[in-house]
Amino acid sequence: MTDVFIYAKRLFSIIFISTLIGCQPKAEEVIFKGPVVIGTWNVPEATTEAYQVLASGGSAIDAVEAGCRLEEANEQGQSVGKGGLPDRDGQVTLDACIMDSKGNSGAVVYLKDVVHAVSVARKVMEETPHVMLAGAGAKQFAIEQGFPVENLLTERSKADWGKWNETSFYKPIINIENHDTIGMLAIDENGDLSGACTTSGLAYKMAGRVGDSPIIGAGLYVDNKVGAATATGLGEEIVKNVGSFLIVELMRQGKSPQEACEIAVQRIVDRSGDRIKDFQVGFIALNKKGEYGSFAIHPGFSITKHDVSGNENIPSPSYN
Ligand code: SD4
Repeated sequence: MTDVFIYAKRLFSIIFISTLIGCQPKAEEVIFKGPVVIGTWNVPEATTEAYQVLASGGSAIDAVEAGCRLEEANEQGQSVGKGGLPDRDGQVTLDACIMDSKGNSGAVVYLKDVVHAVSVARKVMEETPHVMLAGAGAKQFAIEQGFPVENLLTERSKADWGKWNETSFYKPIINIENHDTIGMLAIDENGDLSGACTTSGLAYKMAGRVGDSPIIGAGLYVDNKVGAATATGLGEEIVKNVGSFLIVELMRQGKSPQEACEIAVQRIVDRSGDRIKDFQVGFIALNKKGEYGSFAIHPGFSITKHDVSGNENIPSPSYN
């Protein structure tokens, strides 16, 4: 009798739980709205370049590489590629990384004399068993891959470094110094996500310093099931908080790209206290539906977005 009672009770529980599960609302369907590319700061030429790739049916990985290459070749931008401001010893050293929709990644750090760090990072991803190459090894690999070697220190950046050398006072200025580091995220017509990030890092940094931009999870993270995020600003703070990975994980938990960027900034604010007055951090994020968001600590940050409705530079909301 007792056995029958236990059996009946179990059966009832199973039926009850199954009914409950059946009543749960289904996870929201993914509504993909078509190719989108977003970039940090005001980079309309880069987003145009990337969007052209997407609009002609190209892949997200090709799009973000193309957009970043454009900024790397732009000598007027003093925080990416050619024309980047040097470290305190007068050396221009580049950091970059790239991630594709299959979860592959490649990065270069402390790369000298090669303009297209993002493309070298892609070669690391595609042609080597490694994720990251540094310094002389990265340069040697780039040469072996056929990348041209050239001096990246332009007359203008050399003159600025000379001026800085008069005092050698080191304090990165919010939004003013190094405001062009480019992080790009794209979703292509197949709904696949990729991202890339490239920079010459902080001007007048210590020789050997590496920031967040080439660090997977800090300066960039892509999970093709969920979304992608990239960062700009004071790399030390972004690394300490693994900012881009955090944003993608928040989106995995159901946050929108905007909410996820806001929470990640709040995390840095909470951990940094008063120090936030001295530095800027900005995040941008894109999810699987093509929705995007951005948030920064201080005003002055912006995002450039190109989708079917056009190319637009949008001021980012901020904590302050
Ligand atoms: C770095 N995050 O090397 C880069 C700098 C940057 O806008 O993004 N500036 O720390």
